[in-house]
Amino acid sequence: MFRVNGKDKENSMTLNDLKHPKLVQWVNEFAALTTPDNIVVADGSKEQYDELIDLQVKEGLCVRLNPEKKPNCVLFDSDPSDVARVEKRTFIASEKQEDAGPTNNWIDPKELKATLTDLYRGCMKGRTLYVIPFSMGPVGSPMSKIGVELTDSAYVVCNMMIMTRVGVKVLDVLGTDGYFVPCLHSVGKPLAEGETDGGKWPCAPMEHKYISQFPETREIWSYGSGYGGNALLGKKCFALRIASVLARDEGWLAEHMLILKVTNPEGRSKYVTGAFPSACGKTNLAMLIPTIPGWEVHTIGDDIAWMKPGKDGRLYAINPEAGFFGVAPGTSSKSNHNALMAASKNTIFTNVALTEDKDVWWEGIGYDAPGKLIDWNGNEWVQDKGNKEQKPAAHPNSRFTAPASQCPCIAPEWEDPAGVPISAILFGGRRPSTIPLVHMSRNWNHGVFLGSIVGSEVTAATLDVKAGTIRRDPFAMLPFCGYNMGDYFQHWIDVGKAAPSQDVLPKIFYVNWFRKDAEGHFIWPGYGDNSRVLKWIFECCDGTAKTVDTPIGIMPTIDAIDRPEGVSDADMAELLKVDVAGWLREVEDIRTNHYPKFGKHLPKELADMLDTLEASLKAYKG
Ligand code: TSX
Ligand code: MN
Repeated sequence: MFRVNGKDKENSMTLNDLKHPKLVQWVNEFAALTTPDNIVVADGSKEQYDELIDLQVKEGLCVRLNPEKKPNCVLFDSDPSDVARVEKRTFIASEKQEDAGPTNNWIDPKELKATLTDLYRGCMKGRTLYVIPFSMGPVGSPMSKIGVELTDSAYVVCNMMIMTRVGVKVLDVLGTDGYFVPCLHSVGKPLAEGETDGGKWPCAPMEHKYISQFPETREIWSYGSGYGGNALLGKKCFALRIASVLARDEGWLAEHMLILKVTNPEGRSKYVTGAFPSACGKTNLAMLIPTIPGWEVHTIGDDIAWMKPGKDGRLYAINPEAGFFGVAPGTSSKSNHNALMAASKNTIFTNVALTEDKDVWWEGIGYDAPGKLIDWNGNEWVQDKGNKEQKPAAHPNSRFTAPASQCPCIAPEWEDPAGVPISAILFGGRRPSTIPLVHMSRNWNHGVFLGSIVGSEVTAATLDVKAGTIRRDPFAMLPFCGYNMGDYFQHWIDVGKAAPSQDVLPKIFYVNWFRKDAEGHFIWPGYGDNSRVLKWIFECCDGTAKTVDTPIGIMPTIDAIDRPEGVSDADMAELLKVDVAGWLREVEDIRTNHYPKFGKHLPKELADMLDTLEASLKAYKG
């Protein structure tokens, strides 16, 4: 017997209902350390979800939105210090520092466990310890992996119930001795006798926050933050950092990629994955509405792809997640109608603004604020469009947590346990110059080279480095790789080598929607018109595309891509030119600022690729 929502509950699951002795022992040990008032197992039921939401509404931790506008939706405001992933407080605690590599924070695992054990001691006093059995990937798929998160946050439980598959069905697969990745989490705010949160988001100060991955023992220990990737441990911590280590050891790929399905007017479909650094519109691309007649795009996933070679040698991808944890600002009917629809019911909003009629609003939602708002800090906010200094009503990293099944363009096969065969892999970044609209790699290793140089140009708004600098984010995995990034490049090369033939491997492309003209205007309209680039990519996979060989790779001929309205011949020429001088600067930047970071872990294939690129650029006669 234990208490939920102030009542004794007899129908909820307890530790006694768990049939996995090792799991029970592990929960008991963590409970003995953290001393919660009670223990509840997340069973995955709608009743339990509703109960946990009601509990948090009563505690003033969230408000229920207007059921006429946003049925079964709530809004949480986080603590102003707990609004995003904290990369400075994220650690890869491998036995050897070299195995974490030059781009990860490292602490000796023994030392880190000692520090965290001290922080965990008594940290759940006055709270409930929730046991969340979850599956990353469709329950029972041979590509899926099971985790169990222990947390003292009901917010985490509810978000995990949307973002992953949770509950009894997962315990059934786990059986009495199945393997699971153990994931520990606490908000790090014990309650004194009789104390409550008083409607305030609980978390610990920055210097006590730790987002820790132990790659050798495949454990996750998180402390001090309740937000997103710091706390929903199935996502970045498991499905990327720990899974990248599993993937290296088991010969597959755990990637920070969207998965989409593109269908031509004949009804033939191909599947495409894509990695982009933040602020490139990855979720928008995953849910794009094509502007070319007869073409369709459907979504499999918007953030993470697990790709594994099938018996035929092709890479098959699953989306390990079950929901979207999307950035709200900028999401409008124009930029991403499908995401808005997905988040129109049964959704958790975090740090967006509240309207007087209890709907949500954010910057870039596509219409002016309807009257007086409550901003994400809980203060009254009246839009003042004349005031460029006005603080936003929604935090720039505010989020919606929405079930993927509610997305109007979700592909019917998005939960296929066998995954979908991948024909093309896209890389991209925000590059106002140099990088063309699209080019295809010559072969797999050249594609790995393109992934390794991914990055976005830093804008004047980013103060720590000078404008025009390229911030490299190889494979968009820099904050998410659980081991040495140089070894990760090598693993990509090894996956290519292991294929029965190069022909079964996906073709690899670099796309850039963000080219600007001399006046600083975007040349390419982007959004739905990106379907025109997807069409050329589709044709490349069929071997029917019009192409031209260049020093940087295989490019569309000037007439190969269906042209949107407003894009002139000259625009198209600019979008598809080989900027020899720009690329030589690119080579120089990679050679001096990027590749040296990886030292002896940089695969020779990539160093050679850079030399070859430089030589062919210098020999190019246009
Ligand atoms: O998501 C974007 N995509 C991919 C869409 C499938 N964005 C938004 C990026 C921030 C998250 C884009 N922004 C894209 C794009 O393709 N392109 C641009 C740049 C751009 C912005 C505005 C216009 C054209 C290009 N035009 C007008 O506003 C009229
Ligand atoms: Mn992401």
